[in-house]
Amino acid sequence: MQDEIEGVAVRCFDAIVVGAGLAGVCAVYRLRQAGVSVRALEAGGGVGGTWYHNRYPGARCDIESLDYSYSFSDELQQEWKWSERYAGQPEILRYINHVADRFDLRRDIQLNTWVVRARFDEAQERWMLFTDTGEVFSAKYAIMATGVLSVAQVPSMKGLEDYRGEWFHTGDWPEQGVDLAGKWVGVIGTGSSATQLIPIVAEQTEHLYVFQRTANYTMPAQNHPMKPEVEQEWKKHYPDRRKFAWASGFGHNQVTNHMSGKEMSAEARLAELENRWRLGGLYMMRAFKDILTDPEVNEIAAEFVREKIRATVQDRQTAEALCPRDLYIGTKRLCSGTNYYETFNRRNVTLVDVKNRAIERITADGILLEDGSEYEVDALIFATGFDAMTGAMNRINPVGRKGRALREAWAAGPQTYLGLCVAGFPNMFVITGPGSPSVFSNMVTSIEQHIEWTVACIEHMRAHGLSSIEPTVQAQEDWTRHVTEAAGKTLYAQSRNSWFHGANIPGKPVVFMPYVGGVGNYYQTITRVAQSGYEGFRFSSAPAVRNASHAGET
Ligand code: NA7
Repeated sequence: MQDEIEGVAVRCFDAIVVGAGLAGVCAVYRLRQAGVSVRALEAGGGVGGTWYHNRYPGARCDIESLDYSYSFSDELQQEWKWSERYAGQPEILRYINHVADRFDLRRDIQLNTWVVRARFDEAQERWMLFTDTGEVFSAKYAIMATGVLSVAQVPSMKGLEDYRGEWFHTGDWPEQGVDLAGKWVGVIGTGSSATQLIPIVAEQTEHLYVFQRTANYTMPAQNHPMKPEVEQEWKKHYPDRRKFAWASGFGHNQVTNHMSGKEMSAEARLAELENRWRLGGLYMMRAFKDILTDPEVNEIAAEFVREKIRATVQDRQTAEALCPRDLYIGTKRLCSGTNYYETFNRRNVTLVDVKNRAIERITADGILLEDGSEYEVDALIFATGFDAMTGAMNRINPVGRKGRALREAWAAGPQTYLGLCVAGFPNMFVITGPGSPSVFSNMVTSIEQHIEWTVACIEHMRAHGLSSIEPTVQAQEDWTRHVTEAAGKTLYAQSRNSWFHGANIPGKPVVFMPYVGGVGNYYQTITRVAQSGYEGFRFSSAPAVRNASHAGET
C-alpha cells in the first residue's frame, strides 16, 4: 500500500464514513462496536448533517420525535426526553450531539473536512479519499452517509449577482441566525421548508412576499408539548414500538387505515379524513390504503384539504391560489406546518403567483416577473429544495473499477442493488441511497437498517477472509427494474414533476428514485439476501493488504 500520495501521508482506517449526520453518527457507533477502525469525515463544523445545516426558523421534523430517534441503545431511548410531539431543529441537533458525547464518538469524527473525491484502488482493493484539507485517507470500506437532502439547490436565476440585499437558502442557514425584523422579505418556494418558515418569518418582517410556483398540500402538524402519559407509554413498550416500525410500511408507528376509500361510505370517509386532519402531518397519507394508487380516492382526500384551505383563508382569490390543482396529494412530499394557511390572513403577507408569470430575473432591488411587475425586497429566502438523493454522491463522484466514475454509471439515473451498493464500486455502501425506502420512510429507521446490514456484511467478509464485495450487474438491473415497477403501481408514476424524480434539477434524468415497496418488506428482502450468503453480490477473496482489527488508525 502507498504510504504517501503526492507527498501527503496517507492515513489508513478499516472504514471511512463520509458524513456525520444521523447516519454517520450511527455508523461510527456500530462500526466501533464491531471492532472496525473508523474515521468519519464531516464537512460541517459540527455533527448533525441535515439538522446542522437546516437552521431556518421553524425547521422541524414531520415524524414524531419518539419515532424519529435511534433504537440502538435502550438506555438512550429511556433517558432522552423529547419536549414536543414533533421536535424542532435545535432539539434534534442537541440530541445528535448528546449521542456523540454519550457514546464518546467524537474522537472518531473529524469536522470541517470535506471529501472532495474518492477512487477505488483496484490493486490494493481499498478506497482512497481526498479532502479539501489536503489530507488523504485510505480505507477498506467507504460508508457513504452523505445524506439525501444535503445539497441545497439555488436555482440559476439571472441577476442574482447584482442583488443588493441579503439572500439565504433554507438548507444552508447561517449559524448565527438572520435578523429579518422590520424588513421586506421574499420567500421563493412553497415546499416543506417554506411552509414551516413562512408563519414564523411573517411575524418578524414588515412585509412578506411568498412566491409560489406550485401550490402543495400542507397539513397542520398538530404539534404540542410532549404529553407525559404518551412518553411513559412509549418508554414502557419501546422494543415493541421499534419492532412495529421496522416491519411497517413507512418505518414508524403511525396508524394506517387498511380500507380502500371506495369501500367506505361517504360519511365514514369524511370522518376518517377529519380524524387524519386532527392527527395532523403525514397521517393524512394513511387515510385509505389506496390513497396513493387510486386517482379517485386521492382526489377525495385532495378536495377535503382544498375545502380546509377555503375555510381558513379569508381572501377568496388567495384561497383558490393556495389550492393545489393537477397534483395528486402526496406525490410531491406532503407538507406539515403550523398556521401556514392562517398566515395568509395577515395584512403583511402577499401570495405572488409565479406559475403563470414566472420569475424573469433578480434585480438589484428584488424580483422581476415576466409580466413586468417588480417586488422590492431587503432580503430573499430561497426555500427551493435540494439536489435530492444523488446530489451529494455525484458531487464526490467516486471512481470505481476501471476508472469508471459514478456520474457516468448513473448518467441515465441512479442504479443500485438494494439501494445500498453499486456494481463496479466495491466495498462502497450508500446509506439510504436511491433504490431504498429512504425519503419514503422514517429516515432514522432506514438509516439503522442500512447500517446494521452494512456492519453485518463487513463482519461476514472478515469472518470469511473476503476482500471485496459488489453487486452483479444483473442483480442491480433487476433491482432497479423492481424499484421502477413498484413506483409504477402508484400515482407517483403519473406525477413526475417532483424531486422524488429529480425533476427539480435541470438536466437530471427524470427517474423515480426511492423504493416504495414498504420498509418492512424491504427489510425482509435485505435480510434474506444476507442470509442467503449475499445472493446477487460477488466477493473477491484476494488477500487483504492490511486489515486491522483494533480501534484507531491502522
Ligand atoms: P422542495 O420540497 O423541493 O420545495 C422547493 C420549492 O421551491 C417548491 O415549491 C418549488 O416549486 C420551489 N421552486 C424551486 N425552484 C423554483 C423557481 N426557480 N421558481 C419558483 N419556485 C421554485 O424543498 P423543501 O426544502 O421545501 O423540502 C425538501 C424536503 O426536505 C421535504 O420534502 C422534506 O422531506 C424535508 P415547484 O414545486 O418545483 O414548482
